[in-house]
Parts: sequence; C-alpha cells; structure tokens
Amino acid sequence: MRVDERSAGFFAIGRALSSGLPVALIVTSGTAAAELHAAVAEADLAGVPLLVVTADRPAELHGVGAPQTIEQRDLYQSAVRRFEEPGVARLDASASWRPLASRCWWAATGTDGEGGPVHINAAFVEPLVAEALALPMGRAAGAPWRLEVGRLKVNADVDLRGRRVLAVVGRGVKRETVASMRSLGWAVLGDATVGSTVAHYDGLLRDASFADAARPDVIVRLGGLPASKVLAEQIRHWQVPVLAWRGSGSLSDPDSVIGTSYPGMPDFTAERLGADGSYRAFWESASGFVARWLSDRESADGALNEPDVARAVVSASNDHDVALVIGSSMPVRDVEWWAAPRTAVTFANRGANGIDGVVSTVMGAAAGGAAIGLVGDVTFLHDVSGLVDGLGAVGGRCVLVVVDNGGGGIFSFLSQATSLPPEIFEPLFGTPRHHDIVAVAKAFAHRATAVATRAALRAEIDAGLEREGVSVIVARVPDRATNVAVHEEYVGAVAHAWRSRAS
Ligand SMILES: Cc1ncc(C[n+]2csc(CCOP(=O)(O)OP(=O)(O)O)c2C)c(N)n1
Repeated sequence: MRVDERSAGFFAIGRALSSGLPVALIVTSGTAAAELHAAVAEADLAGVPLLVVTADRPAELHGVGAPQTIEQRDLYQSAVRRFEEPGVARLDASASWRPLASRCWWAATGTDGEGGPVHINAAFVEPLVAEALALPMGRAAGAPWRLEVGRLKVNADVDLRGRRVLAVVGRGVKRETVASMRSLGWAVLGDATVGSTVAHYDGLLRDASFADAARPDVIVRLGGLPASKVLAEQIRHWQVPVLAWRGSGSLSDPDSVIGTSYPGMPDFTAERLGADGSYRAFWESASGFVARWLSDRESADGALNEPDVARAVVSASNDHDVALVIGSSMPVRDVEWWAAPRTAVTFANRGANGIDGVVSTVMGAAAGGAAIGLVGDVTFLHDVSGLVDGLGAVGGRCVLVVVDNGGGGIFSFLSQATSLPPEIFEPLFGTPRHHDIVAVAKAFAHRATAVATRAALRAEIDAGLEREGVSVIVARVPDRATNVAVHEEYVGAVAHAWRSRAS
C-alpha cells in the first residue's frame, strides 16, 4: 500500500526488475490512474512487465459529473502492450476471466525478450462489496502457445573468425550473455546496468590515439545503449559494419548505425563466431591500466568526489552482492565510466531516463530483500513522496546514497555552462537546491547521516545493509563546477596513462 500512486508505479518497477516477473499495480479511479503514466512510460521503454489495473466507474456514470471519474480508456495510449476493458464483471461471463488474465500476462512478459506494461481498466458498480466466489476452472492444457523468439539461436551467415569484434550492449543484456561474448574473444562495452563489461572505456576513447588503435572490424549491438556520447560518436566515426540481435529486449539505434539485425540471440556455441581474442585482451589491459591508476590515487580517508562516490557504491554492492539501482544524470555516467565492472545485479530507469520515481524504484528493488541506491540530490527531492511509505509492510534493507552537489550537476558539462552568464545558467540549468537532505529523510522517520570521506561512506553503507529499513547517506562532494574539473583531471590522467604505457 502506498499513498502516492506515482511512487507506487515506480516502486512496482523496482519489484519487477528485482523479481523478473510481472507486478500487478492496482489503483482507484480518476487522477490516481493518471499518476501512473510516468512509470508506465518508463516500463514501456525499458521493457518492464507491469499489470496496471485501474478501477473505473461503469459506463452510465461517465460524462455526467460523477466524482473521481476521468476518461481512462486508452489512458496510456501506445505506451502499453495491451489495453483491456472488460466492463463490469458479470458471473455469466466468468469463462472469459482466465483467458483475459492469460492474454494480459503474456503481453506483459512479451516475446523476443521484451516485456512491458499492460492496462486493464475495470469498471465496478455499487455497492462495491461482495462475497469472493471460487474462480472459474483453468485450461486443462496449460498455458497458451507463445512465441519464444528470444530463445532462438540465430547466426545466419555471420562469420567473425579472426576479426576484431566490439560488442556494445545496454539495458536488457544479461551477464551470462556478456560472459559468452567474452569467451568468443569479443571486447564488450556496456552501460551501467550490465555486468562484467570493460570498465573505463569512455575515458580511453576520449584519447584520439587510443580510439584509432581500438578501431574494430565489426561492431555487435544488443539491447539498450551506454550513456557515453563519446562512444556513440566513435561508432559513427569508425564506419565499420554494425550487426545486431534483437533477443535482449528492445534494440536502441538512435543514430541508425545498425546495418543488419537478426531476431533472437547469437548461437554462442558456433565456431564461426570466435573472434580475434587479442582485441579483447587489448581493451582489457588498457582498462586494467586505468583501474590501477584510479585505485592508486585513492586513500581510505580521502575526501569524496562524484566519481569516487560511484566507485565506492559499486564496490560495496559487489562486495555484499546486493542489488544496485542507479539514478539518471551523473550517477549512471559515473558508474559506467569510473566504477569497477558490476558483479551484483544492477538496475536503472534507463527507458525514459527520468529523474522521477528513482527513490521509489530503489525501495521496490529493496523490499523483501536488500538494495543500494545511488541518486543525485535533485532526483532525491523529486521523489520525496517515495519516503512516505518506505519499504512498505514487507520490509527489507535499503541504503540510499544521495550525491549532494546542490543542484543538477550534469548541466555543468554542457556548453551552456560557459556560454551563458551564471545568473541565467544557474536558475535555468543548475537549479540550485539547498535542502537539508538528512533532515528531510529524518522527517519521514528514516535513518540519515552525511559523510565526507570514502572511509565514512563505505562504513555507513556497510552499517545500513546490516539494519532493517531505509538508511539515507548524503555524500558531501565538491560543487558542480569543481566536479567538471575533477572529470577533466580524470580524463587527462587516463590519456596520460595510456600514452606512457604505449611508449
Ligand atoms: C522527470 C524528469 N524531469 C527532468 C529531467 C531533466 N533532468 C535530467 S538530469 C536533471 C538534474 C538531475 O540532478 P541530480 O539528481 O542532482 O543529479 P546530478 O545532475 O547532480 O548528477 C534533470 C532535471 C529528467 N531527466 N526527468
């Protein structure tokens, strides 16, 4: 039970991501149904299975000023895989109930690895109380037929023997898939949600000599895309053939670089997919070089900066094998670019990349178990209502790390940050916020503390994972302009490390 339906929608996304199953989301009528729209849009684009059940008034109470009554037919339009409006339940139509549930379930779980939201608009008549009867019998023959395209193994005419293969993967791609790709000698670059990919690739690709040396013969695409614009530009610049498989959820291709796409998944056992393994080794050794530089400059009591918060959070999630949920904006980028490869399950609302509802998604992922969240301060404040019901009746352990740079730090990386005068940039882009986040969290009866060093951050995460309930940890970091300088320093050091290694 959650008081705010908007929060409930994103909480349900967290439940669905962590369970891998469709989650039913049941709300009353009127604007309550409209509150779910943002989560439905995210679930659509990220392929998250939701069964959205909205209560409604019967047909005769529409358009006559009945309370809490809005137009709910096709409310979410093309964002749902299926819309059902069965009308007021009638016992003489009960044979249709299981087929209806079945259609909705399969539409939510999807084919070709791509689930999504389904909307059932269910009308009720007074008196709104009734005796529960036994449900009608199910089908004797079991579940309906279903196309399992995602399990097809398709290679068609692909021959990658002896080639330098770069796989670029994102949302929807499983760690086992990455392991199969690596075992074929492919170098695998991924977004923050995909485990076991080559870390620190963004910093490396910013160096022109590295980018030239790393030119692949073939690029393979599966699932969503990493956040890195540098990688997207490089893929366009390299001008090499791009092949894709569609069996890992919806395939992102905003730059239209994919030349050929196949249904299903590659047959990783096929000998013809074995590539030039020295190319993978080249990427992994360059990445290892950056990793060593990054850890050498860390000292346990060092002051925090944003890349280091991301690194500390990922290593805590990996060490405890606790799910990680990462907010949009700089957290997904800092994890993708500066953190170690993820070995624990990792999620992010990367369908629509909204900063809304992330606190609730973290809580949904933690409910009944444990999760760590990493979000910016504006993202935290956007979803304060997620704190109202916390983890709900099921409980769990939730550590929410809030990177407090006093506003939207990502915008300081835009050219507007230097081309606009501060009195215009700050209110329009920086959106300064100076709320006392510890006090906000405590007002909702959650534990909360602020930390300023890596050691304190790690100690608080460890302690939070030991305790039931929500622990908010506010990471004090340098201001947003200094954060840009920190990133520039890191990128410069990566280039230096790569060049001195090459000479
Ligand atoms: C619902 C929604 N509104 C607005 C945006 C645009 N937006 C992207 S990042 C951002 C600022 C986020 O600030 P914060 O959470 O503090 O993270 P930081 O940029 O500091 O890493 C905004 C407003 C969005 N992505 N989603």
